[in-house]
Amino acid sequence: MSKHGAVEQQLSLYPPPEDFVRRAHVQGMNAYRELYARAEKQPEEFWGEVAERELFWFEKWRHVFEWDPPFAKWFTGGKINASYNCLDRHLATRRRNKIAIIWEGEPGDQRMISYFELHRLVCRFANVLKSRGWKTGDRAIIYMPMVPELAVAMLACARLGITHSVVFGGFSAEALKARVQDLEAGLVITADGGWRRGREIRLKATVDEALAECPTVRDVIVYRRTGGQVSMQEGRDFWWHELDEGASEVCPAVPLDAEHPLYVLYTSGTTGKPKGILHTTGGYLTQCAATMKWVFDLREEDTYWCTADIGWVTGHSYIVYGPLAAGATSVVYEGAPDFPQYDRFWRIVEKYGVSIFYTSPTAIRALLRQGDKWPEMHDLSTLRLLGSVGEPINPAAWEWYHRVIGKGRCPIVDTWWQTETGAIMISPMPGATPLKPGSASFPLPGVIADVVDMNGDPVGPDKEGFLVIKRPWPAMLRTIWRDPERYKSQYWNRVPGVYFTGDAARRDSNGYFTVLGRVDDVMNVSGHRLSTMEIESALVRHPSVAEAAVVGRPDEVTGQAVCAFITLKKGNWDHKKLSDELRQWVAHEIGAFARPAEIRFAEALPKTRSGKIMRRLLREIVTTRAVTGDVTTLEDMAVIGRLAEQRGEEE
Ligand code: 7RM
Repeated sequence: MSKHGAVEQQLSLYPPPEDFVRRAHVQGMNAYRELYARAEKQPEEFWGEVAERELFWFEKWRHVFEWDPPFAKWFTGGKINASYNCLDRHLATRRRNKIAIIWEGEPGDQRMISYFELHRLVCRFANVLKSRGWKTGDRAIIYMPMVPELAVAMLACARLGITHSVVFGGFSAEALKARVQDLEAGLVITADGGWRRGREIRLKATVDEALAECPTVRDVIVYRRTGGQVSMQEGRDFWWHELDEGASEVCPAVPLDAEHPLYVLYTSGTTGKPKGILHTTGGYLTQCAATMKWVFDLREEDTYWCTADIGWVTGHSYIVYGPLAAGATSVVYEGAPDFPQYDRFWRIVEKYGVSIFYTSPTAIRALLRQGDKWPEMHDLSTLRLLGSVGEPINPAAWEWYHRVIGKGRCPIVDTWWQTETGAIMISPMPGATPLKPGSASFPLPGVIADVVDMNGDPVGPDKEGFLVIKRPWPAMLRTIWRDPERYKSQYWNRVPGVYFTGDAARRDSNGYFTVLGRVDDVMNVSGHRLSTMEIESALVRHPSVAEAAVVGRPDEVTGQAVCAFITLKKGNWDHKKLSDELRQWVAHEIGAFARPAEIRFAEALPKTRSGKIMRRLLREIVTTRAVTGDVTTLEDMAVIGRLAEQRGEEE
């Protein structure tokens, strides 16, 4: 960026609107700085107070945290239950009859579920699980559409101490199988299907395919959503509504250790094998609940809507556990943002009077492209706060979001965090932080973040480096499921003594953090984390493929798009046909969202002398369009080859 540009950006900070500040939980930068300093100087007292204030504990902890690097424990000795905190606790208050979930299905069906009613549904289903013999320490895979029963299933598991792993409904049978196997789950909770752009996604059929090789699974419980055809395997498969018939509505929550595993969520790493990120109970819930106030400035009367899928961490922390622990009224929508038209989001905002709206830059860019007429069709005046998550938001999209959706009145919280961090880490506080478009601004209280070089030395203002976290935080991952060595090497051994996020960042002279993107082989497509290795391994499983190299290509809407370079085994291949087939293949092996946008066939892939594929070079080719179109001829390959050699020398 030019010097001039940098100066201009500083000048165009957006201060929080005065009336927003007056009513906010955290009012003004000095209040933020005080909180931050307190948390930095006295972390135990600070987090102890937050945990006490935000949550109900059956028994108080003995230690706020114990740190045996790189393994942390929070609130040790404390007894708590996440389901109790999201439900029972509210029943003794005015929230008893408050709406917990406003649900809208894609076809337009609606449900309004009070805290009382949600508690009833969860207790019944927990009793179903109990009657089938499931108990504390068991593990369940949940593979469901975005219906309230997905949250019910999670909360019923949490109630009994069954560790759940929600698998996003867009994942294929192969991906589902890998997760069931890694978790050694005994129970699968699913549905016949769900609705997406008017079509049925047939989940149960996918489960059947996946379970062919999953000997640990004893029970499959199927919720009826679409009424579509399913086959039920005698003795293994049960209808939710049949088991639920006559189930008792009394089911006490089990007091669990604060460090009891709440859930495992699989996320892409730099290898072909996804990592099972383990989150526990007390610390996780503490930070989820705290950020509902600090970041979303949640008030009793808000209507809050996070558009993420519950299958991703954003849905876990900011649709289920955070909002419910904080007693929010939360909108849950089943389907696609562009169905039946591009105004679906704005229609929902108007219909339910949404006041806090949290979505992804991809969604914002996709809707921005359709023009202002769609939001202009609706009354968006109930909105008071906007949020963004999942990837860097480019200033142009930020400005549109601010002007066209927020009408210039609503602060935007650009929230940086990860599956691994469990809760929001770097974000504006909307009643305090002057906003800088494209920047997630400052670390939240208790988060000690820095931008460093490979040795862990701070790089200084405006310099690019690695984003690291220097102290354990309550919602941090505890380990990678059954792979503590990978946990150590992935996160704690890269830069000495600190947590390595895998992101590059820059901090300006005022301390604003701008997160630039991944430094490893992880891509971010539509806010979904994908591993280049995972897609490559899928491609080379296809009989025609000799080698594959996958890189992210910048994309105006999805942030990055999957671009695959392929060398083929000997044979007479029809490139056009094969390219369609390979894209379909990846959809089958991983899920439709991982389908390559582009496939290029090559004679050879550029490699270093030690034989490593130079993805960096391929990335350059797809980014700067040094080579365009199909790289199928020897001539084109010579270009890449020469480039590759030059770079190879440099390395
Ligand atoms: C919550 C979530 C994590 C990765 C992370 C970043 C990127 C997320 C932002 C962002 C820039 C942001 N979990 N990322 N939020 N980059 N600004 N506000 O997305 O595990 O799926 O992805 O997403 O690269 O490391 S995730």
